[in-house]
Amino acid sequence: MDILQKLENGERLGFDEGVQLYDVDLFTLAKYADKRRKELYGKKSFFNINRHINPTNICKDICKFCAFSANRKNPNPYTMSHDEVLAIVEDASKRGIKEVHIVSAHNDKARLDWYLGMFRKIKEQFPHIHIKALTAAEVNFLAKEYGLEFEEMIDLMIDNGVDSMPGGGAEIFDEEVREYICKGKVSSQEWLQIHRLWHKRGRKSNATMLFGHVEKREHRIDHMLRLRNLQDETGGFNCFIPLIYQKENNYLKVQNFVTGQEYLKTIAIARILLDNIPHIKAYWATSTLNLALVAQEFGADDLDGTIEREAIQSAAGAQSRYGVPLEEFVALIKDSGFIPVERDSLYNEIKVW
Ligand code: V47
Repeated sequence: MDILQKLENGERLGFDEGVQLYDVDLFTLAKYADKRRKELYGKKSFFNINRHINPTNICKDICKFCAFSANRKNPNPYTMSHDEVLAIVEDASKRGIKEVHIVSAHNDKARLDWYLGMFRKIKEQFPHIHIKALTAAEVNFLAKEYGLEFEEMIDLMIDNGVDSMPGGGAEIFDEEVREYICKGKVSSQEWLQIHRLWHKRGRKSNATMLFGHVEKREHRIDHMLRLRNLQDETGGFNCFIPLIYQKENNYLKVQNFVTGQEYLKTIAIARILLDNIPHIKAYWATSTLNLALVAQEFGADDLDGTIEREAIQSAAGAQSRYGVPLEEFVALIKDSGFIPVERDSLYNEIKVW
C-alpha cells in the first residue's frame, strides 16, 4: 500500500516506510504530524519551569561529540559540593521552579554517595521539587564502578529521592555509529534495559536522540523504532527529544549543521512513527528558540522549559547558557499562535498562561 494512504489511514509504519518518510515533502509530513498533535493537545504547548544543573564535568568516558567533559579542549574540571548544589536549588526555588534536571559526567573521583547524597539532600530540603536525574549512561557507569546490578542502582535512586530519569545517553543506538561516536559508553542494549527496569518500577523517563553528525537517516529510524518497541512493552516513556548535534569544541569533525528542514522532518516523523510516546519535545537549547517554535507546527508539543543554566550544549556552541526568562518564554509561545501550558514533570497541567 502507498505510504501516503497508510498515513491517511493512521496506520503504524515499519522501518522501510519510516525511511521513506524522509522522501515525503515537508508540508505533507507536517499535515499528518500536526493532525496527530491537534488530536492529542489542540493548540496547547507544554513547558516546565525548571533548572538544569550539571554538577561535575569530570568524565571517565570519551565521547567524540562532547564538549562539556573536561579534556584538552575544555580544560576546566569542576565538581560542585553538595552545598553548592543546594544553594543553586534554593535560589532557583525562589523563582518557582518545579523541577531540577541534574546531569553529570562519569566522575570516577566522586563517590557514589556524592551522587546519591545530593538527591537525598535536595529531596529533604525541597520535597515539592521533582528530581529528574541520572541518565542511563550515568546509571550504567555507577553500577559498574560500584559492582551493583542495575536493579540495585535503581533501588538506590528511588530510595534517595530521584523521581524520574532524563533521556540522555541514548545518542544513536546503531552499534556501528555508536562505536564511532562514543565507544565504551553505555551500550544500546544496556540503555534500553535500564529504562525497561526503571519503567517496571512504575517510574517514567524520557528518551533522546543525538543526530545531525555522522549518522544516516536509517539510523534515526532504527533508533526511534527501538524506542517504540520498548514503549509497547512498558509504556514508561513520557517524551522523545531529538537533539541537534552542536559542533564546536569537540572531536567529531562535522562541519555542517543539520538543516532546518531536516530537523522539522525529523520532528514530524517522530510524531508519526512514535504513535505510543505521548510527547515530542523541541529542545530549544539545540534547535534555537525560533526553530523550536516553528516545530510546534510540525508535531512538537513540548518545549522543555526555562532551563536557567545549561552547560552541555552551550559548551558545544549552543546559545542556551543562561536559559530564557519565564515571561519571554510564555510571550514567545503565545506570539507563535500556541497556548503555553505550564506542566509538571509528569505532564500534569499546572497553569494555562
Ligand atoms: O545524551 C552532548 C547531548 C545529552 C552534545 O530528558 C549534545 O527532558 C548536542 O539528556 N550537541 C544530555 N547535544 C542532555 C539530555 C537532555 C536534554 C534535554 C532534555 C532532556 C530530558 C534530556 O546531551 C547527551 C548528549 O546526547 N550532547 N554533547 C553536542 N555536542
